[in-house]
This record gives sequence, C-alpha cells and structure tokens, in this order.
Amino acid sequence: MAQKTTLKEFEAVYPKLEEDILDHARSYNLPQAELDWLKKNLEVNPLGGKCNRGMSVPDSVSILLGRPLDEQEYFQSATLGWMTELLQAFFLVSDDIMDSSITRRGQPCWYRQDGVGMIAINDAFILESGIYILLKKYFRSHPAYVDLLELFHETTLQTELGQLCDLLTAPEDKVNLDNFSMTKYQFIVIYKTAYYSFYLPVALALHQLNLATPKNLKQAQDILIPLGEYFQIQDDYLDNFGLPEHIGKIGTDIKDNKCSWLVNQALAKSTSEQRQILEDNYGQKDDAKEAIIKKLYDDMDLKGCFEIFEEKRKKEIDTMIENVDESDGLKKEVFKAFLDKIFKRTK
Ligand code: DMA
Ligand code: MG
Ligand code: MG
Ligand code: MG
Repeated sequence: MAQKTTLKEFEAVYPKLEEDILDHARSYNLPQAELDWLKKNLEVNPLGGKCNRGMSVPDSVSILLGRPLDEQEYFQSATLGWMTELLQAFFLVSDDIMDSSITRRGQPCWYRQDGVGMIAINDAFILESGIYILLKKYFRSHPAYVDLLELFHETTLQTELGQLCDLLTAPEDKVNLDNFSMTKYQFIVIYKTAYYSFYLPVALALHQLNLATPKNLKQAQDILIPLGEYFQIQDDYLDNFGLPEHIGKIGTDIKDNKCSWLVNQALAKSTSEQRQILEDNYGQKDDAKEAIIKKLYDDMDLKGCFEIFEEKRKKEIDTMIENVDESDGLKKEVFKAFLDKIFKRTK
C-alpha cells in the first residue's frame, strides 16, 4: 500500500536542503550579511505554503511503487519535491512584483517587506539557482540526471512563456476586451501553471524510478494538463470569490486587467449593456470600478457558472483516468490522488 506524506514530514526535510544551499554559498566566501539575507530568502519564500506540488513527488513515487518509501527513497523524492517548491517560490516572488500584489500566504509579498523592494528580483533568481545546486549534489550520478536537468529547464521556460502571454494580454491602462479569448486563455493557463504545477511533479517521480518512458510521460501529460488548467480556473475563481483569509492573498485580477476565466465567461454571456459596464470599469486601478465589476459577476451568476464547469471537468478527468494504460508501470491512483487534493478546493 502507498503512503501519503504529511506536511510535517515533508517540511522536516527542508532544513538540510537549505543548509546545502547556504554551504554552497559559503564555499564562495559569501560575506556574512549576504549569507544572512540568503538564509532569510530561503526561509520566507519557499515555506508557508500548502506544498501540494512538492508533496506530490513522494506521494506519486509511493503510489508507483505500491508501498511506503524507505528513508533514502523518501529523502530523494522529497528533495525533488522541494526543488519544485523552490521553482514555485521563484515564480511567486516575481509574479507578485509583476502583478503588483499585496499579500502572499497571509504575509506582505516579499518585494513589499522591509528593505527588500527590487532586490526581490535577484532573490527570485537565487531561488531558481538553488534547484541546480541540489540537483547536482543529490542526482549527479542518477541515470536520469540529464533528463531531470532538461525537465527543470524546459518547465521553467514553459512557465515564463505563459507569464509573458499573461502579461502582454493585460496591458496597464490600455483595456481592450477584444484581446481576450478562451483560446488565449487556454495557452496562458496551461503554460503559466499546468506544466510546473502538475506535469512536473509526476514526471519527476517517473524519472526518480526510471519509469519515464515516452508513453508514460505522454499519458501523464494528457491528463495533468487539463487538470492543471482546472486548477488555474479555480485560482481565477478564488481571486474574486475566495476569502483572503483562506487563500492568503488579495485578488488583483480585475484591477490588473487580467485575461481571467471570469472575465471570459462574462464576455461570452453579456448583453450589450453588460458589455458596456465591462468596457467602462474593467482593468483600472480604482476600487469603485473594481466593485462594479464584482457586482456584475454576482448579477451574471458566475459562481453558478463555475460550479457547473467544475462538475463537468471532474467527470472528464475521471474518464481520462479510467482509460490510463497501466502496463508500463504508470498507475491511475497517481492522478486520482492529485484530483482529490484539488477538487472543490477553497484555498
Ligand atoms: C500564477 O498566476 C502563475 C505563476 C507562474 C505564479 P497568478 O498570478 O494568477 O497567481 P496568483 O493568483 O497566486 O498571484
Ligand atoms: Mg499573481
Ligand atoms: Mg500572475
Ligand atoms: Mg491568480
């Protein structure tokens, strides 16, 4: 039987990995003040989240093996998990700057913390570099080392291209609702979120066990991309309808002129009056205009719209999972576990 990791067990691995990164910096004789800064960066940014992505690596490895992991297997998979969390920390620190966000995980965003400001850009780069320090230290002699390296590099680029599209589709002070479409939306969310959040952890688990055949990777991708798309649609929904106390952040999508799932739904079903309300109020840094859009979303019952979508997508993914071919060592349970973690999430 597989065993699910707890956040406590997973977090217990991190201090060692943090120390490895600090040791690497010490080997360059990095001065003390910068070492202290690095330590703070490595504690504030990768910690304090749900670690869903990171914990999915040991969980998937355990499901694939069909038994609990021994100490070494757990350490390896949790290390790959923490590398995913470092990647996520790198994306979040930069995303919050680009989105002018206020809070993250219930705290001020890193760039808004005392004395940080635009140093946060370089801190984000360092979080990314941490991945490759750990990968080299623990996987240099693993048969899949090059595949793992390439996977991290490719996933990073995919996410950056998704972010590029997200940002170019949301110019500040140049609202043009004709720029939005579900085709554009799909590209944005698959690239900015689905690859790194869903495909990456499972691909890492397959590589750790040397089970990563082209067929297994393709099957994993075919399910995890729609699953990741669903996850980002939830994120967009929660940006407006979620409680900041639950999601740990204050929504910014309306003011940021984002090509969000909600605005696309609103555009698809709007009357000409409603379209005019969107034209006049969307994408502006103005509380009163934001409130008008929020009211419009309520009047248009986008909450109900989302609930219908959620049930439909759940059924579609269930069917895809049922059709998984397990003959090369892949397991349906890997995907079921992922879906269970996010279905109807409120945070
Ligand atoms: C998330 O997009 C994408 C990345 C790569 C962090 P987002 O800006 O909607 O995320 P959040 O709502 O967490 O700021
Ligand atoms: Mg953001
Ligand atoms: Mg963003
Ligand atoms: Mg969001």
